[in-house]
Amino acid sequence: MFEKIDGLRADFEQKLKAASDARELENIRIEFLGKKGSVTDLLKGMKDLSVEEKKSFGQQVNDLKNEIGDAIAEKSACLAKAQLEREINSAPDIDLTAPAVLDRGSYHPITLVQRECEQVFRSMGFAVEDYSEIVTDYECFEALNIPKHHPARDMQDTYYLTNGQLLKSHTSAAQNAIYKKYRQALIEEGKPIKAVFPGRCFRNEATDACHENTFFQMEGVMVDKNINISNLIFFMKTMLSGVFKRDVKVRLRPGFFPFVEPGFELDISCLICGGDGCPSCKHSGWLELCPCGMIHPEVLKAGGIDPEEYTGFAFGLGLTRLAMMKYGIKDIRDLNSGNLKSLSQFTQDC
Ligand code: FA5
Repeated sequence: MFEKIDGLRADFEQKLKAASDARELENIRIEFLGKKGSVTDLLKGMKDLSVEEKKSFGQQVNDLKNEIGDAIAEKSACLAKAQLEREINSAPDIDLTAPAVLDRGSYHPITLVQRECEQVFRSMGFAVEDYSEIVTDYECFEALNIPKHHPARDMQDTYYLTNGQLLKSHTSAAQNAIYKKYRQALIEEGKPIKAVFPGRCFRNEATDACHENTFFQMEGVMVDKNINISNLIFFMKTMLSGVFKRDVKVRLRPGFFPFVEPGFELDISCLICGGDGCPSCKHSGWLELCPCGMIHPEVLKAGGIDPEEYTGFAFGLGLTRLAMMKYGIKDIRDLNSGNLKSLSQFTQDC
């Protein structure tokens, strides 16, 4: 029995010496120390030994087990070191002083059209404002002449926070704050309010080729004495020719929004199908792009502006749809997809 221990040790030492990689080493470990391995087998013969012999034999088997475990760990470290050295020696030379080749990314198509619109409006004296994505019910609805239980709220169901605030369903939610910010300069210094405010909007929406639950709009307002519909039409036309840099067919039709009176829908002839009808324009040949109208007196009042003295126009440009039309993107969902392969076709480097 005892000579078996020495035999096993000699066998192990020979195999360990011959092992040249981690896989071979693992096979040796299983052969000797595995559940059905040779060392465990040794213990099976113990039942025929005396109590004294059992004690000594058990001790020696245990020592052998530890020896084998230590030897395997040591050899494993040696093999790993040798492997690393081999990899280092065979690696191609690296020039650490060479300039890094960086994948710099590119601007999203929506960012590009947003910037173009901002530039067009800046050139016409409009300020560009930023506003929170989380707003109050007052800002999003009440201040816009949409009281609680008004049916217009159904069109703009959105995501509510537990504290009663909500993710803004349209950029019009910033109107009240903009009027309050600029009314003093309007009243005391006679400076017209001229501002655009782009932003992300959210709606509880069933998505399709031209509807997303998260999309971008750019709101614009102008308030002064004697502002009328022809001013509104002028600015809309200038913006569209600035963005498309060519003539595009638009149509203006009546539209209802509680915060404008009169209200209009400005549609653009679908540039995907040339007006023949396709899924991107819900087969109508037209795409609703920029509702607009003369600001409702109640909305001006809520912003601290006297509607007897001042009038103004407001518009809510669908920036995401504008990007679709400008770049010929057939499905709005591609824009939020994060698919760099398709998005990078339309973008330019940062
Ligand atoms: C509004 O949001 C009004 N606040 C716009 C407005 C502002 C009217 C000022 C009058 C005065 P509407 O829900 O129609 O209106 O949205 C405006 C534009 O945003 C649409 O014409 C469209 O281009 C875009 N839009 C609306 N819903 C979605 C959607 N789910 N996905 C993508 N674009 C959308």
